[in-house]
Order: sequence, then C-alpha cells, then structure tokens
Amino acid sequence: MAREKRWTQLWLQYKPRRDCGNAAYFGRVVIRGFDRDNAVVKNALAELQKGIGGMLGAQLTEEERTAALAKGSEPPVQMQGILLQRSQAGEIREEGYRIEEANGLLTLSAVDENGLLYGIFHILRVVATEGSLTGISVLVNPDNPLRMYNHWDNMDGSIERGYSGRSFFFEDNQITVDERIVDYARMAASIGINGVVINNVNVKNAATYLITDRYFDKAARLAEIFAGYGIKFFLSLNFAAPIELGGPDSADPLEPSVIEWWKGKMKEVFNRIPNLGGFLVKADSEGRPGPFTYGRTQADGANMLADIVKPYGGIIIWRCFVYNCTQDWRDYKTDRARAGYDNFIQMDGDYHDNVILQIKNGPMDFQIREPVSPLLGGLKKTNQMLEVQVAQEYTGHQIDVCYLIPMFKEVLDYRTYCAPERDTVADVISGRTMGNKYAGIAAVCNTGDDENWTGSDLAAANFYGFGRLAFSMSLTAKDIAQEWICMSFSTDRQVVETITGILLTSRETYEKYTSPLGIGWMVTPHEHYGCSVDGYEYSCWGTYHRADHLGIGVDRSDKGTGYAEQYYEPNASMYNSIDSCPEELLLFFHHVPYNHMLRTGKTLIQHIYDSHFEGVEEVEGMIADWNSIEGKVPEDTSRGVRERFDRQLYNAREWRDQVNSYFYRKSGIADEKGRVIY
Ligand code: GCV
Repeated sequence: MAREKRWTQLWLQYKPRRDCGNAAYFGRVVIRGFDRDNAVVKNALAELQKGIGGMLGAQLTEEERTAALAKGSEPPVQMQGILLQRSQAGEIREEGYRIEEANGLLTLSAVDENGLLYGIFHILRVVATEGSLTGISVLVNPDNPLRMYNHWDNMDGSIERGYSGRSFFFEDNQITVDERIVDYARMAASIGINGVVINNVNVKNAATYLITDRYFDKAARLAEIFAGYGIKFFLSLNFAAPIELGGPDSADPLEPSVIEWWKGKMKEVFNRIPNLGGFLVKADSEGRPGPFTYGRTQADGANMLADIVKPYGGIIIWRCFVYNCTQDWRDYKTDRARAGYDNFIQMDGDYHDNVILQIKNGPMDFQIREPVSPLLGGLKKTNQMLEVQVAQEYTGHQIDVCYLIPMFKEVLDYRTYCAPERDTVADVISGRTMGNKYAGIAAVCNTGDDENWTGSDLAAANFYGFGRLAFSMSLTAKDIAQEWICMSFSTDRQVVETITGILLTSRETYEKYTSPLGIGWMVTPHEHYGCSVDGYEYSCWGTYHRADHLGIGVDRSDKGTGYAEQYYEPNASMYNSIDSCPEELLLFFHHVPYNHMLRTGKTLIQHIYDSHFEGVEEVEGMIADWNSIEGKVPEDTSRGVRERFDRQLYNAREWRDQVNSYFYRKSGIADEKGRVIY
C-alpha cells in the first residue's frame, strides 16, 4: 500500500480567529537577550508569525535597534507590540516563562530558548481559543523535568500497538527525514514535550543497528530537527548489542570486555548524534535480553550503561516492566502484579544518579482500570518516571473513544504515603518528593502516518492532552479537552460542550462495557481489541480473572498473593480488606462471590449485567450527541468519527453480550430486570 503523504495540522491549523483585541500586539516585535540565529529562537519566531498570520492576519516587524544580544542595561521598551526577552533565573525557572501585558506591550520572558518557545505556544493558544491577551499575567514553569513521548515504531515501518497507519520515522529499514517530522516536532513542542524516543523498546533486527554507522547520519538529522524544537533525541537500546553487533560474545554488564565495547560504542554514538539525550532500555522482559541472563541485577545492567554515557551528559531510562511471562495458570502463588515491585525494590538506592526507572502506571499493563503501581513512591532513593500509554492498546484501539487524561490525573493525584507530605505520584515523578532532577513522565505515543495522525480524530485529544498535562499537572482534564477542541475544531459553544461531554465520560463508558471492577484482560489475546472472556485465562502471561461458578477475582490480599502488602499504610490495609477496598478495584484485589452486596445495594452479578447494558446505552448516547453537531465540525471529521462510532457500538454490544452470557452461565443467576442475555 502506498504511504499516505498528506497530513493535517491538528491543533496547529491556525485558521482565522476572532481578534478579541489580540492583533494589536503583533506588529512590532523586540527581541532581547536571545540569539536570533539560535535554531529554537528562529523556529519560535517562525511559529509566532505563522500563527498570528493565519489566525489574525497580522504581520510581525522585527525592531532592528534591539535585535542584538542584550547588554544588560537596555532601556525599557515603550511601544505597542511584543517584547521577547531573556531574564535571570528566579521565579522563572528552566524551560518556564512569564507573559504579561501592560500599556499595549505584551512581554514574554524566559531564561532559556525552550521557555521562549513554550511561551510563544502559550500566546498562540490564547489567540486560537479566542481568549484575550489584554492584562494577561501568567508565570508557568514546567512541573516535570522530562516530558517524553516513547514511540514503539519498528524499522520496517510497522508500529507495535499502533492504530493510525505506519511509522513516519521509519520505512523499509531506513530512517525517514521529511517535512512531516518537522510538523511532528512542532506539535510535540507546542504541548511541551522535550524528549522523544523514536524506536520500539523491543529492539530487534535492524533497530539494533541504530547505534552503528548504517544510521548515524539520518539519526543525527532527526536529532537536529528535534533540537530546533527543544526536544532531546533518544533511542531504545538492545542490551545484547555487543553480541549482535560483532563485539564480545556476552552482554554481561560486569564483564570487562563488554564494558570496553560499550565505552567505544557510546563514544562513537554521542560523537555522531550530538543531540542524543540517552537511551531507553527494556531488559529481561518478554524475551528481551538483560542482566538476569548473567546472574546480574537490574541495577548492574543500568549502572554499567549509565556510567558510560555520563561523560556525554546522557541518561539511561530503564523500564521496570519485568515479570514472568511463562506462568502456569494453575500456579496461584506467582502474581504478575507483584513482579515490578519484587524485582526492583531491593536495590532502591543502588541505581546511579543518571539512571531513571520508568514505571508503568499500574502493576499489570495499561488496563482500563488498575491500581497505581506500588513501586511508584515505593522506591524512596531512586529516580523514577511514570509511563502511561496514550496509544489505546487495551482501551479501544483508537476506534472506541477513550479520553485518557482523567485516568492519568487519577494516577498523578494518588497518595502513595511514601512521605509525610509531597507524597502523590505527581510529587514523586516530578522530583518534588526527593528533590531529584532526573524525573518526569513518558507516554507511549498514538501517532502514525494516517492523514489525521491518530486514526480517530478524537484520539488526538490524548496526543495533545498528555503533553499539556505533563507540563502542567494541575490542569484539569476538562480544561485540556476544551482547549484542544477550540484549537482543533471550533470555539462554537455547542461544539465545545458536546465534544467535552463525550470525552469526559468516555473512559467510564468503555470500562462499563468491557471488564468489570478492575479485573481487566478479557480481551482478544495478542490483538487486544474485542472481547474474549477466557482468552487469557489459561495462557502463560499471568493475566487471570479466576472466575468459577461461585465468584470472580484474584485474591491479592494477605491471604492470597500478598500483593496488597506492597503498599504503604493506609493503602495496604484499605486494599487488603474487601470492606474497605475501593469498589472499582474490587476484583483486582479479591475473589468475590457473585451474590456479594456492593455499596450501591446491588449484587456483584447484577452490577456486571447493569454496567454492561449501561455501557452500550451510553455509546448510543454519544453517537446522538456527535450527530447533533453535524455541520458544525469539518465534514471529514464528522464522517470519520461517525464511522468509528459505528464500530464502537458493534464492539460494545459484543462485549455486553459475551460478558453477560459468560457470567450468567457461570453463576446461573438471572438478570433481575429480565433483559436479553444469550
Ligand atoms: C512493546 C505489552 C504490550 C507489548 C509491549 C509491552 C511493553 O506487553 O502488549 O506490545 O511491547 O507491553 O510495554 O514492553
């Protein structure tokens, strides 16, 4: 199939907007203290011109007299226009900015180029959402030092868990460098992303060679494009590269010849790819090689690489997704949920300064509802980063609408009790708890080379929202949704309210018609779309619901696998007891009889029936809502989303019927309301 060469501009369309008094600030521009030839400054100014040109029909004129570098004693600027100035670090921190308007002068101050770029995107957001710049006074510092997108793109052009076409980074084992990469970098920068990993964490075949001469030139070119938008370039690394690339016949991290090989390799790589930020490593996980093969610890592996990249300012981001994927379903003792904690907690404090452990939000694998991983905050002396999945692997494949920002916020707001204060996940991963600088948040990205980037137009809300939330964790899911709708579609009130309503309820709706109360995994194996209640029940992946004729759920209390005990108090006790366990996670933590009475006054089995009927009704409601704004959103968006809704409705009905029939047959208990259950 021919590669799709056209692509939209998503929220950077810069279509005409109501002036709202904003055009007056965009005639004269004065730049102080920033090097006009710096790539980020150039790109920031070009973006400003493009944005205000498209939205307001305005034209910037740069003032010659102040275009040079600041001498530190410049006279105050008195004019109507915009002043872009470098300021001393203080209230404004690295990558942060302040925007103020007084007497017709709009001033954007930042301490570095990234701050300038983000400030300009802030101004463009105000214009695009038809807000007013008059009297504006905001100080914005990023909440997270690292804000990253991880792409699971393979070099043959496929994307692992990709639902929006093929890779725009790779094709036929070559790196692609084209205008689309520039647009991707603009979009990522516009939401505050400052790090991108371009290749899949499962590094195999050609991808192992990304750290060789075969790919250096093009990798460096990509890295340079990203650098122009303040984004560090990262690669996923194959831990067994020494063996596969003709080095020593071992990858033992403590073996001197292996260490020497990596030293030479890293010198070469950092030399050839100047904007390289470091590496992401999936080791000892799902068949990927790692230090366990040599009887070494995860820390041995991570530290060896970290020490070698340190002189180049590099970091090693080491994933904690390490578990036994060859489990026997009859084994009730092994619990996949325990694995991340069990594999990493003992070595807390042993990881070197430039290692960050990257931890998935839940202990299993991006299900629609999971408890927060106890490793987050469980580790008290180790740099940690949160990993979430914007790609909708288990949440509807970008066919079903599932706005994930509310879920991410829930995770960030979760109190771990790892410290008397500053103990939320947001505190831990941003470095506020430990005062560490290597910290942040990463998301598995949901983009591909589809014309609209994300398959469904509505899935772009997650692409947009993750970056905005990573930068400013106190933004609400609703604020982010509304901003994105105004920028992408229209500021029309009905459009904004309708789409906001759809997005904000979509996660609960998806949850209702799929797997109940935190149990997860009733998906078609491998593909992970569509219902298969027992699909993973007898396989080796550690993903069981343990349903029998009396009840369902996994006992992870102290009488079961003991997983609940991995949390600090009071969370451990809360989860441990069926009486205090949050009901939305009940089946994750407990094996519960079908006739167990929930706090809603419904039995468990009735809840399963009701929620599945409700889920389908809610999808029907969403479709009606979407149809009500027909004519107010672009025709291709209207049609494309409607077509996906049809598929979602089909999917929701399948789930409803399969889940309800399964549990009716298991339990023998009829639906109180006598609805059709096959
Ligand atoms: C990149 C899950 C996914 C895999 C993914 C893995 C991971 O198992 O299904 O596709 O591999 O997570 O996060 O490494």
